[in-house]
Amino acid sequence: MRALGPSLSTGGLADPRLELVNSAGSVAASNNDWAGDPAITAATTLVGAAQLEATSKESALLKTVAPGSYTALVTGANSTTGRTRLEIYALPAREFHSADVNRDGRVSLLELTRVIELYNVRNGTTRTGGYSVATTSTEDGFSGASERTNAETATLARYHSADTNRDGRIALLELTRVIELYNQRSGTTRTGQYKPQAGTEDGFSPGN
Ligand SMILES: [Ca+2]
Ligand SMILES: [Ca+2]
Repeated sequence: MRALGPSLSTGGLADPRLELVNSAGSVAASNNDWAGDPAITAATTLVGAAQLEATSKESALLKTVAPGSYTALVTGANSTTGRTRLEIYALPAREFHSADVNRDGRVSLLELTRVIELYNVRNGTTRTGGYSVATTSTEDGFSGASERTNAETATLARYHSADTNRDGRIALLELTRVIELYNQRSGTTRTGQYKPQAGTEDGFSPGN
């Protein structure tokens, strides 16, 4: 959702600020200046809306919420007043790669580093790449399983997208595939962009 002001033709609020308030009155999410957030840019493309100026004072936020009643509250930051337009979009359901922790449709260096961390899990001195579904909160819902040996094939409740042969271990070939997604470029700029694609080893393909 986003609250526009500066981009309105006349009388727009110079600096809109947006809050999403839940039925208990708590702020579930808020934003003042959207600042060119890549996740917002990707979501804007997905819903087919016009992109905002990255340096504008417009506010936008992307939030997955539990079912319930919510109130969107738009105020003028820095005591600004004027008209606003509140826009709310429902993102189409899509599959995200397990590596894509912030679900922006791109594999960032930080996200790739997390997969390398799982790849580097060892049992004693032997690298196994063993992982399990996490029992505590982790960024991607998985955790390293150092008890796993290379002789074992684990049956997990769900598998990391990188684990294409579903044996509970991240192998070098599987890591290489994530690096391929990370290395996706648009022209000379690395974007790490990927999309769902049936029939590939991991159900995804590089590109947009
Ligand atoms: Ca990402
Ligand atoms: Ca594997």
